[in-house]
Order: sequence, then structure tokens, then C-alpha cells
Amino acid sequence: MKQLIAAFSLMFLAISATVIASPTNVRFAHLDKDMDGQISIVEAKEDKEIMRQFADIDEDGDEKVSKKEFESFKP
Ligand SMILES: [Ca+2]
Ligand SMILES: [Ca+2]
Repeated sequence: MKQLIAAFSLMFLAISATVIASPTNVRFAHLDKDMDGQISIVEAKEDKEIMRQFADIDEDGDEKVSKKEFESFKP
């Protein structure tokens, strides 16, 4: 029984961590070096995949990817 509770606790912790640090958030924060909330072309060069699709991700064409654009983009 104790093992079961421990397993559930671990699962709960794992889920909580996922919600707080979703891969998208982590990836965005990693790329946004100057932390202005947008990924510029210079910053995008760090990630080949993002760079390749930059024009598609940048919906309003201001040559910066906002967090909203980044999150709404589905490859
Ligand atoms: Ca930036
Ligand atoms: Ca944009």
C-alpha cells in the first residue's frame, strides 16, 4: 500500500512539473536570450528547426516570434 501511495505521489509531482515547465515554455525561454518576450531572427538561429520555419511561425511578419505565435504554431 505504501508503495502505491509513493507511486501516486511521484506521478502527481511529475504532472505538476509538466504544467509549470511545459516543453514549449522551456524552449521559448531558452531561445529568448534577452528575455524581451520575443524571439528575434538572431535568437532563432540557435534552433535550426525554428529558424527553418521562422516565416511560418511569425504570423504577423514583424520578424519576431512572440510567445503567442510560438505557442499557437503547430509544426
Ligand atoms: Ca528576445
Ligand atoms: Ca511576430
